[in-house]
Amino acid sequence: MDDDIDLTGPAPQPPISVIDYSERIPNNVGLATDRRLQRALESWQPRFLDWWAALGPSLPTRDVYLRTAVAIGRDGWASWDRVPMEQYRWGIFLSERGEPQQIGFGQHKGEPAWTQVPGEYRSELRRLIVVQGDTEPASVEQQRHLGATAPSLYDLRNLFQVNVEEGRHLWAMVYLLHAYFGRDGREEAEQLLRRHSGHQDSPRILGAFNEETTDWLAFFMFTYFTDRDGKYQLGTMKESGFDPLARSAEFMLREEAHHMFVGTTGVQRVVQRTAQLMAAHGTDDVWQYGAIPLPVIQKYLNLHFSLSLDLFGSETSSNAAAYFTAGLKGRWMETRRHDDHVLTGATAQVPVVADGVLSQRTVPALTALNLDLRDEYVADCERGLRKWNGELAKAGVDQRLALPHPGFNRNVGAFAGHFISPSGELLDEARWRHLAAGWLPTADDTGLVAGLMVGHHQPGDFAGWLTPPSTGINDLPVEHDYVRF
Ligand code: BYC
Ligand code: FE
Ligand code: FE
Repeated sequence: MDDDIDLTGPAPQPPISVIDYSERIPNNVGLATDRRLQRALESWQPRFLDWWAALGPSLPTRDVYLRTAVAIGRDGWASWDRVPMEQYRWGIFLSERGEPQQIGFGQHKGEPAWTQVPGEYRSELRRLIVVQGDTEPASVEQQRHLGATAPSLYDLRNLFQVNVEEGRHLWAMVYLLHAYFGRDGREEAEQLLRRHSGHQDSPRILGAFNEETTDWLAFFMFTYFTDRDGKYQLGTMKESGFDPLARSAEFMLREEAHHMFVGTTGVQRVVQRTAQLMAAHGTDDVWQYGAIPLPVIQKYLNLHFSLSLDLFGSETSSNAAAYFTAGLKGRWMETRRHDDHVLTGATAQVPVVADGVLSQRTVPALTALNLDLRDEYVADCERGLRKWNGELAKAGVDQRLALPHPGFNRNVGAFAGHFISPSGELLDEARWRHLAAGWLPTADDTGLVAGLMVGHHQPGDFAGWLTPPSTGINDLPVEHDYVRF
């Protein structure tokens, strides 16, 4: 989506640095001259490939039309080719920055950015990198079986593109752990392949990454809402005073734009088909025409939005204050904010639920930074809603989709343990549970959606529950054989 492409702001224009593809691990971090690091990563690589074989995409394919990062400069960073997926060139790429950077916020504001881990923040920094790293393979695991039911080769390709790039995002974090954290970094890198999404004994760290991605509507909602948390969290790390993390995140954001695109257009195409059928047949019940009724789309939206809000942590968080003050994690678009970038005297409003009402209280702004980021995220989410509702309007359908209240269905933060309806009414538990079947996908809903999920693996063949995309990938026709078996 054009509005999701420029995430990195006006970047400096360094000379285009070409990634060294003569290496077993393509990189622009000078691996060839660091034998110790090279050996460490070369011993991790086979374990990554074993993990990919065991828990990556389960549908066997011959090759997939994929983009691979080949350069770091703004233009022409990706090359396109048919690639057997297990031979994808996962590499380690840091975006390049012109001048030496300065820390832009917190108590070290104005000091030179760190090129080594600052000793006093070592464990916080490692924790951020581990949490970020953990989500990447988790999402690949969650999406493992979707290939079999892909609505087209175009969509299948997009799924695999997202999967290989999430695999590379794991590499990005593993590089930081190996290069900057010594032995405990190596141990954390091992653990990133040992925890598994939804595993009883060693689950992934954050809640949303242990949920099942049940079907392609869930996948589109996940890439729209949950990958978008990735966009925002990476946006905070791109500001980090720890330069290697900032530059890793900046390059990851470039890949992330496509994940946003998959979500936005995926849901849009589902809504478009539903709206067309509602208008053509004058009914809301479009199951009978092989599409997904609008209320079911709304329920999926409610679920994925609320799960994703949990990923921002508590509205009031001393962790968030500490990360910011230390210079580890900035705000979204930190450099464009018109304040002192230190925030010691500032205050902010956060939600509270007390005595049966939703209200606000004032807290130090530093402790409200998770909410600050979440608010930016919610505003961004609204833009997709406007597009999707535009499809309904175009078809002449009166109903609209809406984001639920941020307190709906929450397990983290001020709203956790309270029973709030999508419209923001505080209810008692029994009443909420009684009404929940109208708000969240039921087993019947997911069963009916699953019934529509039949693989369409011929070029130009599209499932009927969504419209074909308006254009293909990289100027190729929509009917192109993007994946070969
Ligand atoms: N689940 O102060 P609090 C992506 C824990 S997505 C489980 O409220 P904090 C991607 C928390 O750890 C982006 N536990 O929160 C998307 C803490 O535990 P401790 C991923 C949770 O620390 C799609 C306690 O509760 N990146 O890239 O300010 C596909 C109190 O925490 C959860 C990041 O998240 C939860 N949801 O914020 C592929 C960035 N929430 O310390 C990829 C790195 C909170 O008391 N992570 N807790 O043991 C962070 O910045 C922060 O850890 C969080 C939490 C924002 C996640
Ligand atoms: Fe990612
Ligand atoms: Fe992503």
